[in-house]
Amino acid sequence: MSTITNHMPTAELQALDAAHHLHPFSTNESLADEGVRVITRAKGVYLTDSEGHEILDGMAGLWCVNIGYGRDELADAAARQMRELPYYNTFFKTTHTPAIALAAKLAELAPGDLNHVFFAGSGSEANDTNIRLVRTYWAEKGQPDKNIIISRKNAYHGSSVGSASLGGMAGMHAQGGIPIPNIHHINQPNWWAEGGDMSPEEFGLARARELEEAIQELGEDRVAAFIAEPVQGAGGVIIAPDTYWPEIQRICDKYDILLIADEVICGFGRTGNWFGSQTVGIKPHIMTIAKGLSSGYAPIGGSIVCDEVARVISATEFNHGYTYSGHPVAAAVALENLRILEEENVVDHVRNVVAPYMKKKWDALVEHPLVGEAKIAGLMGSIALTPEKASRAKFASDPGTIGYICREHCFKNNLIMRHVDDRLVISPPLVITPAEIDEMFVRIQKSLDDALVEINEKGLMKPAS
Ligand code: PXG
Repeated sequence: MSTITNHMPTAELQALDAAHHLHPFSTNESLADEGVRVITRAKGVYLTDSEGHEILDGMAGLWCVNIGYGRDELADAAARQMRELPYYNTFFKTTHTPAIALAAKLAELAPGDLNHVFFAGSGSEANDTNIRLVRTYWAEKGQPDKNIIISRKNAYHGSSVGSASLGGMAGMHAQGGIPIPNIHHINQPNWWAEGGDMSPEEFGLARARELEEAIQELGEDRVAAFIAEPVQGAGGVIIAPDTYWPEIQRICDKYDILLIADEVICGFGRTGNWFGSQTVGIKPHIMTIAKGLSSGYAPIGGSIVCDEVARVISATEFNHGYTYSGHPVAAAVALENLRILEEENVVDHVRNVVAPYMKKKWDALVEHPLVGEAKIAGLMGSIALTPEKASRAKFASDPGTIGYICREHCFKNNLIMRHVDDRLVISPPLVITPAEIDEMFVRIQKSLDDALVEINEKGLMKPAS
């Protein structure tokens, strides 16, 4: 008998879920009271829930279903690989064809001399790999004390002990004894919230120069690497001012600091290029990948490493690896996903068709009374909600109150959009069509209008003093 219970009534599924399933990033007690939404199937950009609602997935799952749902080719690739070789490891002098082919394909797609791949099962695992990789790199070069990694507040790099330490999420650091030692966080380039009276350009430079100040303070011989998302995703789709990244690159070059681009969200077309590093014009030594690598159809991640880092690391035994490093089924699914992205010109579709189409509509959202700033890079966008545009004011209510109200109205209008405090973010599947974008904006507009009514009724349209 199948153990998949899609056929059960929603209330029974919710009760079982509440009894036995602990959800990530959730207050499980209140979730149990409210009842979770049960997703049963999906096709293209639409999800279907157990009540038969058709929901437009403006988040591509969790920023990952780049090619959209329901592609049989990936299911077939998985089934073929499971029959031929469902599992073997890549430890102990062994390899297999899916891992070889995927590593070679990634070396071809990745810019510059990023030619070597260390596989992991997720973005968190890959960033844990990166911590050990860069520290081992400098130790092998005779500089074991060059082991501090600089990251940014409000960055998201994963949920394991290492990757959450790299991340700059205050709520995560408040639980479970992290960050681990020798991780240092500088401020993020979020002009809307933190730019004060500076112009975006001045602010971008100032925030980049915090990296230089941190290196000078900690010591050039102590700092191993700087890690950052080309566009911060989970932090609220923060797009740095144009002056930021060239300055970051200059500083990393000047002080011999390895640059790690966390491409877990930005990679594989999201920003209109294969990698976000290309969009913001940086040359990383290491890129973290996951999510869009398999369009979320199978769990797989990894670190793509440049020639020099690979050369140094390869001279020693790197005591690190996961049972599922290069998992053959996940690798076969990822390869099929990359074939589709390439052959169907999905990255061009983003850059030349849907990103410009969406940008026009997204930018126009600033006309809405609730919206202060609307920013978008490729197909990842954010709006900052505000009660007073001119002063870029925050709301008087607790952070996230207004964002949550908006998010709930999106749900009611069968649209998935996420809120990060009082920002709303969007990241639809890359294969979305202009007609589907039109439909999405009908739902966005209605959700913002409905939310505004509720916010006004509750007297919440008030700036913080
Ligand atoms: N780096 C980045 C930039 C990410 O966005 C990870 C690493 C970790 O990947 P894994 O595969 O271990 O989850 C991520 C993941 C959200 C949200 O609420 C975002 C992520 C994960 C969970 C929730 O936006 N990004």
